[in-house]
Amino acid sequence: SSDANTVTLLDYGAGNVRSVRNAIRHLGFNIRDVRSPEDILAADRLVFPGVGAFGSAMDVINSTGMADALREYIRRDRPFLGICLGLQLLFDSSEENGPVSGLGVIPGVVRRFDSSEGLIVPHIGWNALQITKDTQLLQGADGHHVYFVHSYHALPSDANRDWISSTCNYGESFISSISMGNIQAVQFHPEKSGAATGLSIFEKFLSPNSSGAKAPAHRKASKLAKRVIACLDVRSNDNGDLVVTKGDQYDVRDHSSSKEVRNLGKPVELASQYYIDGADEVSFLNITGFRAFPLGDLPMLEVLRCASEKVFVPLTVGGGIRDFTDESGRYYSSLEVASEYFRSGADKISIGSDAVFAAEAYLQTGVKTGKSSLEQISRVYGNQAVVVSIDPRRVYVKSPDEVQFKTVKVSSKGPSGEEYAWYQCTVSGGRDSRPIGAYELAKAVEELGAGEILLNCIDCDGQGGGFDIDLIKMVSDAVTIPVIASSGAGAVEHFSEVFEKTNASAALAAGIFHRKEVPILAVKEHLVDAGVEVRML
Ligand code: 1PR
Repeated sequence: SSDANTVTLLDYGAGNVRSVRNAIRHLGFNIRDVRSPEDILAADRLVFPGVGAFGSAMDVINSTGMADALREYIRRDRPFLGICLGLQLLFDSSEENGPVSGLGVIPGVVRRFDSSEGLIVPHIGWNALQITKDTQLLQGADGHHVYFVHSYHALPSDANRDWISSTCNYGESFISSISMGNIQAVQFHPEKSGAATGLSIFEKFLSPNSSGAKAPAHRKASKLAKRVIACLDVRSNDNGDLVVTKGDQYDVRDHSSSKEVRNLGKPVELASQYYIDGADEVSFLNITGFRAFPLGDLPMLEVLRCASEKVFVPLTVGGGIRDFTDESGRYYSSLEVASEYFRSGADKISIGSDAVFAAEAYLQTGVKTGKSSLEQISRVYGNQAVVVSIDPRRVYVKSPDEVQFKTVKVSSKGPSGEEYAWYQCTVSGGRDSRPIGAYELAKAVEELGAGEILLNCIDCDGQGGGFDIDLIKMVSDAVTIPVIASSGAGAVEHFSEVFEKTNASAALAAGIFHRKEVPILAVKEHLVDAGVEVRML
């Protein structure tokens, strides 16, 4: 039965479309899932969120007969919204795992961004839409930041010019949306692009007569914005409640005699508040994940489920992603753990300890086994979905020859006048030090398939004295994947400093937001004044 409030969703099972489901439900619509090609042809409105790799997506939709049904649905000019890979699949072919043929609806090819000249790939974050064609869907969105996460992009050409409704610039101009009659597709993620711009675009597709939420007048965006991320370290307190906590150099127990785990609030409430306040992303770190088994930790999964119903910007979750055998002897692969996190609403997962072991093994043998958590998860979900969290500690040395690891000349000398330092990686939340530096780790995990690096620094964590610029500069100059600067933010100036002095793509903070010392808006206003482009609500 057709119903004005029902949307048909083509989820071919290759990955996480929970965010899209949440956005549709949030806007008051019901979802009917496509089970057969006939369901596509019977749809009143079809949403097609592409996930996974181009080649495997085409394999699935070809072998199930969905590809032919999609071509026919589009030929009939029925209401269609493709998202991300759902845009790319409309083109003739893609270089990803190929060349591989696509649906062939739009002439043109899909290529990888070229990182050879230092361009950071994947393209992750909030970039500016340049509208080239008047459409109801993108009305009012010209010059707005929307959220992208991809390594491949469709190229504009004379043959597809009539289809293009907006472009975006990243190294070169690429197609950020197409529109022809009732056929629309976007490369960005409206379901992750906030309320005013993202959900409003979604709403215009779902109820064409609505004008969507009124987008506020704001500065015109011109390029990829630097991101401001709020981080929630989550663990159980001594009463067994899951709380947001915050350490001093990773020590989360109060220094008073009670020694209780510091409790700074409830995870879902804080995450929702930060979203409303303008956080570009929210990260949850299950900080005792190395000890407890996360799939046994159902409350954390519940936190993700609830947060993803309210938070329409990207969510990352980390802690405990590794292979595991539980007490009953049941073995869980890290891929199963990650899949459960994705199913519960995570857009990205973050790996700490297990990535250190994988990098050490890789550097020792020079062989990529393909078996590490990092490699497996990145192969199935794409590297843009895999963050590696690095927890290094500064080790001062008199001269670079003292160690086999990459050192930096430090901006302030060590306790015995040392002029150099290397940054030693740790596992298990800083408890154990490993024979590998942050620089070596970052380069190794990039090769193993990490899509982003979350760069903490135990010395600076919770100190409010600013980010470790020496460390962040060293690592962000060494890799071509995005680096998130973390640990030490205490004032708005620390954010402009890290963006001015390093190649970081994002800056993350915890304590100053939890203690309400500095609002997210104040950070962003300061960055705008300092000439750093950020997404404004
Ligand atoms: O090793 O894969 O199980 O992952 C564990 C994850 O938990 C890692 O990402 C690790 O960084 C994190 N973690 C473990 N123990 C702690 C702890 O604090 N005791 N938290 C911990 C790390 C660090 C930051 C923090 C910033 C900003 N939290 O993310 O939010 O330093 O803080 P600030 O702005 O207050 O200075 P695995």
